[in-house]
Amino acid sequence: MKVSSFIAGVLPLASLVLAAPGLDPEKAADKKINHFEKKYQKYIEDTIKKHKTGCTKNNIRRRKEWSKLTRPERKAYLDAIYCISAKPGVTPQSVIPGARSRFDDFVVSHIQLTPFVHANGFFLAYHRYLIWLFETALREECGYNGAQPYWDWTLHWQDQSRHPVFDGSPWSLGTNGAYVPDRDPITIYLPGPIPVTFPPATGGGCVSGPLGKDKFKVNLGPIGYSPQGPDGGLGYNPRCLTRDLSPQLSQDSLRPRNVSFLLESDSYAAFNFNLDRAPGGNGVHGAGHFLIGTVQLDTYASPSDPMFYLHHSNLDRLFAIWQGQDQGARTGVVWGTQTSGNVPPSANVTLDTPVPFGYVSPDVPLGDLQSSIGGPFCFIYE
Ligand SMILES: *[C@@H]1O[C@H](CO)[C@@H](O)[C@H](O)[C@H]1NC(C)=O
Ligand SMILES: *[C@@H]1O[C@H](CO)[C@@H](O)[C@H](O)[C@H]1NC(C)=O
Ligand SMILES: [Cu+2]
Repeated sequence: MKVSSFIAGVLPLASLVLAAPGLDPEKAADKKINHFEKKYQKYIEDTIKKHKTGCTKNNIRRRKEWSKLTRPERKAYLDAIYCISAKPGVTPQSVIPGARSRFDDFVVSHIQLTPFVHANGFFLAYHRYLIWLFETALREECGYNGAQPYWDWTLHWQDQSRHPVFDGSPWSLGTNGAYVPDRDPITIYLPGPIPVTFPPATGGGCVSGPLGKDKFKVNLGPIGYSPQGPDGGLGYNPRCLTRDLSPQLSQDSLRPRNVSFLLESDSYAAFNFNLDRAPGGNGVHGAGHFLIGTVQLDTYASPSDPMFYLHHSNLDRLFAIWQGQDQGARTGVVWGTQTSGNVPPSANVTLDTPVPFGYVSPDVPLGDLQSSIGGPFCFIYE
């Protein structure tokens, strides 16, 4: 009797507090993220002023959110994507018969190395350098003057189709896929192997706009789910780029609170764990892939959609922001082994362990890929 009248008295009060203006938990999380971001940016700007490495304010690449780019900047990025997709690659067709372009070289690196560079000690370093190599190829081989843009999931976490990167205008990376009814769910196997099944969402067909079927082709895959493309997904399989945006998956995992939670990780091991929340893979890393759907569900060939690079740049940005809270203790740290999800079990990585890149680069010692303003790197997320 006493207990239930106590609860009855507390509940209305609790809902009043939650509804009070200024206490929206997502807005509060946005503030926290902003605070972390400012501290990181100040650290980078202060450090490059001191010329401690070859990274200076004159050569640093300033990576921006897609919607903060001017229209000409967005056009320049698209032109660079068309250019790299039309250039011949270096991957031998005797090894990967479906590879057709310089763009595909980077897809191939990811395909070949997927079992060794996810949910393990190489994950963040491999993807950081893959993005850097791709951005460098756009600049040096395609005359692009800008930096790799990123996609901040928190801006439109309720419905990513409202993000300008998906608006289908000449200043976007295309639309959601056209709606295709009566599709089967897609089951993928994450390192483990843990099967996860995704029901069809709001699209499923070809995207339109700048990456529509008359302007852009996916050549490789699918590999990570059935039915696979020819030769297990390594054969030539030219087709339109598809997407299947899921507002639900974004709302489940890509709120500002999910990002502030990640940034509050108190160790490198915790940061790695939290971005994947293994098993199940529904942390921010997986969620960004899964909510786009189709090509982004293919753990192997996901770089076939240029959105891969915007998604992974945002993940790398959160890694850089996290490191920037205490650079001394957060570069030069290692965690994890050399196989995805440690299946099969493998040795722990050290700073001397070579990180593999396949045809796009010689191996690089892990210790050289730690700081965003040291080793080969010189970039900041604005
Ligand atoms: C994302 O954050 C919301 C709100 O805090 C929480 O309910 C949800 O479980 C989080 N998602 C994941 C995958 O951690
Ligand atoms: C690998 O690292 C883990 C976690 O730090 C540790 O428990 C384990 O003993 C290490 N394994 C080897 C073979 O050193
Ligand atoms: Cu990957």
